[in-house]
Order: sequence, then C-alpha cells, then structure tokens
Amino acid sequence: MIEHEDESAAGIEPAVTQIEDAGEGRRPLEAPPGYRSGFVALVGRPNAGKSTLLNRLVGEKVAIVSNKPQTTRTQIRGVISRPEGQAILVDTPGIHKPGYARNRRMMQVVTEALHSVDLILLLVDATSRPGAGDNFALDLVKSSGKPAMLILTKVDCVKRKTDLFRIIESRSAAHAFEEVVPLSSRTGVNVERLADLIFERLPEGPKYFPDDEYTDQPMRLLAAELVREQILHATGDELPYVTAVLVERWEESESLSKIYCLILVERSSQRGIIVGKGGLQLKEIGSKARVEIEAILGKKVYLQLHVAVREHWRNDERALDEMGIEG
Ligand SMILES: Nc1nc2c(ncn2[C@@H]2O[C@H](COP(=O)(O)OP(=O)(O)OP(=O)(O)O)[C@@H](O)[C@H]2O)c(=O)[nH]1
Ligand SMILES: [Mg+2]
Repeated sequence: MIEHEDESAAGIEPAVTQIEDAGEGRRPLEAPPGYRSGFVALVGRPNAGKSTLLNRLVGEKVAIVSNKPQTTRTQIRGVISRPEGQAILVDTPGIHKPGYARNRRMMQVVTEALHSVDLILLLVDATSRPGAGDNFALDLVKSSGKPAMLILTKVDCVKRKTDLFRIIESRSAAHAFEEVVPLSSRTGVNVERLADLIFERLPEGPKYFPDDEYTDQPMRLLAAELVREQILHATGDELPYVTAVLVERWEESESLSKIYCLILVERSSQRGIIVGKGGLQLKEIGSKARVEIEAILGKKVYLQLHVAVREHWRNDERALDEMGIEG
C-alpha cells in the first residue's frame, strides 16, 4: 500500500535503527589495546560532493558520482583503516524535502544515519549560494545533537582567497561546529587533514571490518550503481529521477562473471533516450560500466542490459527493496 505523500519537513520522523551492528554475524576481530573506531555521517544538500569525498577518503570507488542532484539513494558505507583505528564513513542521499515514496525513504536514510553516528560531517559546496536547503540541512544536524564538522567542498573552484574567507566566516557562524575544514576532493587539498581530525575524535571501540575491506556494499548493488552512474553521465536532466537499475541474475565461473541487469524507466519515451539510435547509447553505457566492474572484480565481465518500462517504480515498495533503498 502506498502511504499518503508528505511534502513537509515535519513528515521526516527519525526512525532510529542500528548501524552500529556492522559486526553482526561476524566474529569479533582482533584489535590492539586502545583501538579507536566510530561512525561518521556525510550529509548535505544534493550535489555537495559527499560521495566524491567518501571515495577520496577511502581511496577506492565506493559510491557513484554525477553532476546531477540526488545521485545517491541509499546509505553507503566506506571504511578508512589505520593501525590505530577505523573510521566508518556513511554516505547519505542529498538532503531534500521528500515527495515520492523513494524520496521519503532517502530522507529516512539521512535521519537514521544522523542519529546513529559518533560524528557528522555537514558538507556545503563552497561555490553554492546559501538557500533554504542549507537551513533545512543545518536544522537536521542541530536536532541530532551530535558533534559536527563543517566541510566546505570544491574550494578548487573558488579562485580568490578573500572569497573563501568570507564564505568560511558566514557559513561557520550558523552552528558551534567542532571544526571547519575547507577542502577539495578533486585536488586532494586538506583531505588527509580531515582524516586526521576524524581519527582524533573517534572513541575507543572495536574493529568492525578486516583491514583490507573498504565497504560493506554487496557487489551486486555496486554493479547496479555503476550501470546507473553511466546512465546519469550519458543522458540529460530528464532521466536521473526516473531510472533504476536492478541486477536480475549473476552467474560466476572461474574466468568470467555474467551479470544481467534490468534498467527501469517510467515511460517508453525514456526507454528510447537510454537505448539511443540503433541501440548505440545502451551499448556505450554497457561497455563503460563493464570496464569499471571488471576493474573492481579483477576478472572478465559479460554485462547484459535490458531496459523495461515500469510506470510507478518510484512508488513501488518491492522494487525499492530490491534496489536496497531501505524503508
Ligand atoms: N571541482 C570540484 N568538483 C567536485 C568536487 N567534489 C565533487 N565535485 C563534483 O560535484 C558533483 C557532485 O558530486 P557528488 O559527489 O555526486 O555529490 P553528492 O553530494 O554525493 O550528490 P548526491 O548524491 O546527489 O546528494 C560531481 O560532478 C563531482 O565531480 C571538488 O572537490 N571539486
Ligand atoms: Mg552522492
């Protein structure tokens, strides 16, 4: 059953679930005395640069990135492991007011993340103008009562130092932030410094992941995301919100992974946009995604894409479950 849509901010109730249970079902891992660990949420408006920063901090591609807002739809975790501890970074969908069931779930993901972490990074695009969305994001951070750092992103795009100082001053006045860190995920400036600041604040805690494991995202979901990323890159503004990717079948053999993906759109005209003339665009999407998946799996991949029209998938709770968009 589809619930009544709630457009108001008041409709976003924090539904607290555990994410401290990363170790659930796993044997406790050996950690040296004084080991520190904790969960760190990356939140902010759509397009602020959360996923790009997550990838940069982790040093691997964990989350897909695009210049379209609302690229991230689920809670994606990436891990920084150091000899002295482990920071588990939680990427979240951009903060916006929910309309569709999918968007409502996306905002639930944000509020859950905020209430179950040790530290919040509020990301603000240094090149963006302050707007209502910023206040909305800030209110969520304030109401969580958690320690927060203000991260000003994309400073490589701010040409004048004086402009940067002005931005830092005006943005940091809004809340008692623990730290204010201007950085660029593109050039890497201040990214290591941020990692150091995060580790300084981690409480003593267990080792949640083996040192060589940098995400808990199932490969199935990551593969679907890598296909969606290529769709976002290949198509214009009309498609991001209406496209979903599901892995229907995955066959493993020693030398080859065969992956069969279903791409959902809402109308047949959108199907045409993705497929392109003579199927050329779909072929291009497939071959670029395949190269990325092969790099991660370290083996050959056969990737088959199929586009289907499913009119109401954004309100289809079952389809959302299959995509890992938690309810
Ligand atoms: N110049 C520059 N661009 C950046 C930087 N960080 C991110 N971007 C770009 O900003 C756009 C949005 O980046 P994402 O990481 O997808 O942003 P996000 O906050 O995860 O967005 P949502 O998932 O939609 O909420 C992409 O085009 C990135 O390449 C940066 O440090 N410098
Ligand atoms: Mg993102």
